[in-house]
Amino acid sequence: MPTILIALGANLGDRGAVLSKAVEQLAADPDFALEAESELFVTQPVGGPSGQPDYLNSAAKFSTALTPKQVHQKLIEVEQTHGRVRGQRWGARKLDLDLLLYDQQTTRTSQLTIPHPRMSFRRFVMQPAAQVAAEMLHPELGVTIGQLWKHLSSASPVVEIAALPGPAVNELLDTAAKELSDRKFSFASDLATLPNSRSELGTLLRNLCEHQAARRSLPPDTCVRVLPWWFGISDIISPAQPSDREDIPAARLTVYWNRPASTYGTIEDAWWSPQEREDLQSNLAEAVQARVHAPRLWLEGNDISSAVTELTAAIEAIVD
Ligand code: PH2
Ligand code: MG
Ligand code: MG
Repeated sequence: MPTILIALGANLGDRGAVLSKAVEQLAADPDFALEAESELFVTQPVGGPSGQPDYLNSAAKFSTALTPKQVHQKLIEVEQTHGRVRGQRWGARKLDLDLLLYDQQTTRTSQLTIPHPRMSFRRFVMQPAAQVAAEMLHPELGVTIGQLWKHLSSASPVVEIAALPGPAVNELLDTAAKELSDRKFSFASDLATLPNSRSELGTLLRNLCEHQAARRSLPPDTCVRVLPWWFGISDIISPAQPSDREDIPAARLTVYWNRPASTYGTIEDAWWSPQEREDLQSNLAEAVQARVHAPRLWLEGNDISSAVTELTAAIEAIVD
């Protein structure tokens, strides 16, 4: 029978009782067999309207004879028995049940995406998930849940943005930096000098981060360093020596922005021909897919404000 991994969350009402009850309900259902249930974790709300109460999060592993679609339907029914109403995206809720994994299957419909597209970088998902399903493989990233959680809890807090350069990426990073400026970490998206090598880049980023953290009396590790476009694409334009790469710690999160080349503006038009743009974009997508076996955020479309929303929530989700 297929094994499924489910994430549970609640930040309204009697959160602990509701999470336990939801697992009991599923375990009592003849279509599910409970394999393991995690502890409950208190977590800070990520994304959505500000001022929400803290969440309780947990995870559970079941075996089931149902299809992914049937499982999804069942989870919605259980959410409804606990008075879940669908309102604002990422708003407060009495119960949220998300299907993270269904064996090694991948599914993409308008209703349901498996693996859950944001699971890999969310600490509030991966910590409980690693307690019950450390051995389960993430079918797109090719690493286990245990490895993903280890990466999230040990990689230095660097976010690498892989996207073609231009005004849109600058705006994305500037807006995200502003939105995050009152949070507990600082944001270093601008490098004053362009480094000549990767080891120089590593040093620059470390210095920048320490400087920003010191200004706010924060430990250096609370800084989120953002590696901008030219880091990601420089490998494709001129492949670096493998040893060069080791100077820079692996990013905690890699963000790929799949901006349709047809929507590029006039500044970018001056840099590349339409064909070059298409080629760079697809090379970059392939490189990210082939090389990043770690938490990853895939942004689609040309809308900067929705890209900012996704990016800022993802950055909140990777820090403690
Ligand atoms: N769920 C969300 C959005 N934000 N934050 C925390 N801490 N825990 C959650 O379960 C959660 C969230 C959307 O489902
Ligand atoms: Mg959710
Ligand atoms: Mg949900």
